[in-house]
Amino acid sequence: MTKRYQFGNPIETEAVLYKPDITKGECEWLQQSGRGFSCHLSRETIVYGLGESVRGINKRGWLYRSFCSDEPEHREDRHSLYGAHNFLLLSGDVYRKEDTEDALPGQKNIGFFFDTPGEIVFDIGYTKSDQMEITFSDFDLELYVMEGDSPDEVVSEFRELAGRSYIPPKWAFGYGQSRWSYETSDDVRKIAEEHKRLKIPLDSVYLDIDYMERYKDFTIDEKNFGDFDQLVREMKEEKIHLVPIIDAGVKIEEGYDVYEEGKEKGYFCKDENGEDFTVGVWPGKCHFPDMLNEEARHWFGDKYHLLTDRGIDGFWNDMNEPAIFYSEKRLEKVFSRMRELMGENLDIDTFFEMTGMVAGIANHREDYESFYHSYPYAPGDRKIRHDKVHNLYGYYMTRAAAESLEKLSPEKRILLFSRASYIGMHRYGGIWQGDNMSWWSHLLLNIKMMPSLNMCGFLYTGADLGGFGSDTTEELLLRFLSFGVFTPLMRNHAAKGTRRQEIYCFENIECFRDILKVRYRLLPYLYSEYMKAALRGTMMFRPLAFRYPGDKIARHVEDQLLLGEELMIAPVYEQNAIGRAVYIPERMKLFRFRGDSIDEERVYEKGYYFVDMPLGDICIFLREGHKIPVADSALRVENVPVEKLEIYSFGEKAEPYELYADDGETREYSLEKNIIRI
Ligand code: MIG
Repeated sequence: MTKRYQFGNPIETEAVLYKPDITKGECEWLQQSGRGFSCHLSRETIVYGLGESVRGINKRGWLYRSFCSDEPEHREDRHSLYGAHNFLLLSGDVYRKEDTEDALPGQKNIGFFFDTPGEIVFDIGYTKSDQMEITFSDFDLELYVMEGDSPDEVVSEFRELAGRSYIPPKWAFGYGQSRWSYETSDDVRKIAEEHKRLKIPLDSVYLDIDYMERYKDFTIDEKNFGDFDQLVREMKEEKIHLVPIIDAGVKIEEGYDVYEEGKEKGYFCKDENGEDFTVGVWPGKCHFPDMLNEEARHWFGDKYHLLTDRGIDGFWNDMNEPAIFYSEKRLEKVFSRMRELMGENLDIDTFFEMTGMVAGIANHREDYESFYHSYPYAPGDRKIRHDKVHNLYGYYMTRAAAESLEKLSPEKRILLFSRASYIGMHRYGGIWQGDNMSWWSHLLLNIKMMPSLNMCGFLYTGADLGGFGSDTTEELLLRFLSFGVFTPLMRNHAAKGTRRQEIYCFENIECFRDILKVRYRLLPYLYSEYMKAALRGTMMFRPLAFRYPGDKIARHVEDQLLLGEELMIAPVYEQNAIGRAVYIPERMKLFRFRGDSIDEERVYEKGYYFVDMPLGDICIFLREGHKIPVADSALRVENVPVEKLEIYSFGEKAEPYELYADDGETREYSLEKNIIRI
């Protein structure tokens, strides 16, 4: 049963689909104090949630700020990343307000969704280890409280409220190659050719900002991509999908139709004086389309047809926190102070003032406080200052695209994912996990993010495999991909200027090929698990604690995940590792995949073991009494021979497996029609 409370004058976000009647009075679990809430955390209570954030699956011990941020350094000292996912799940001895330390309330699972478009600070045992403090810039919110017998039950309740997760076309479960700096159509051809030559599977190639003419949305660079239509056709023949990026900022340029139209119709965000608000992003000076204004939103969304008309069937939306390189106001301030400092003998204070000032130009808080939206749910005249609704921008940009794409292509699904997000956006698109680095610690971070994101409804997700920033290594990429075998979005992506990280740039091609083969062999399973999670409102990836709540060790394992009802995975995330310690929470059988082969290895009883995991081996642990389907590998998703599946099981009486098989393309999803029990 979900309870809904209101505080202050909440601004509608459209995060949830259905709203239970308001419960009057106070919430029994949270102490209201000033502009926020607090609650006592007993030593054993685990706090899950917050989707895309730094640190562990258990969020205790840090302070998180829900404010969508263009944060290219996902270091553990950061407080925000790109998404704002204000869902928490407390599991353990959760106290009612009036409970005391010596009257243990007993095992509880309580979910909270704090629905407000502005900033929230979650101090989860950071200031005081046994205390959670949640503070709001504006104490105007809807609070949803869910109680369940298990964490899974709480999640399902929440997901029912929040609505069905986005479903991509099946081809989007294939391997994708991306890099910021594919600068010509021949660069793209080369990717396809090399993968073909080396027999490495590939379903998509991503186009970063380089394909546009001077970084203008919905344009194509005539010089370097003059044969765009031809390129799309050639790729289609190879069954490769091109997936272009779309940015939030619209370049200010006379004669550029998107700019001209937006200006004329008043569709851009405004400054204090009602003028179109100007910021610097990729193309230089830009305006932000007012994604919160329905008319502007539909206008922007309808522009995607310029690319779908040319055969494109997938997009990624970037910079929609929205990211701001600079505003003119900020630049002026900085430049004028710089001029003052120019002749000075800089000491420790002035030197750091200077470098800090420059480093702080981008994404400055004052800039977020100096522009306005026209939002139908804003009180009064619809006009609302950006920072008050900041966390909705990426959501509404992606919704703009999704709504228009559904009109343009009512039959066929289109791939769509975003960088910034708010809960609610999970119905319209997926997300990628932003600008990670080619660091081992980020591989672990990305593993830990999966269940947290799934709770919040984000199922179509994955990290930049190999790492986006800084130079990758062959070994790191191999391990990243070995984990990526399981994530719905499996994309190798890297920043301009970093070491090339397309598979063919490395020595050990065989090993890479082996890993990708396993992805395609597991596709019937992965796709089924995805579809069931989306259609039933469950999680594809779960922490071990969800299934083994009474097992003290399992409760605290954060580097292994459950996948569906059947599997446990334990990815390697350390350099030079030959394997790793794995906690087996119940009898399980190890299946070792290597390219086209599968070794059914030993059965493990509950306990800790060291399991060998040489590069290129993919290990999965199957629970007793379960089975999974495995296909032959293929070079494209559509060529995976789904009619001829092998079944691998563990135990005499394995439960039937629910295989979900549809055409992977149309928008008619039905569990009844498409599930086959095998
Ligand atoms: O500030 O388009 O996260 O994936 O390659 C960088 C260039 C802008 C950030 C995205 C990244 C993309 C890059 N973009």
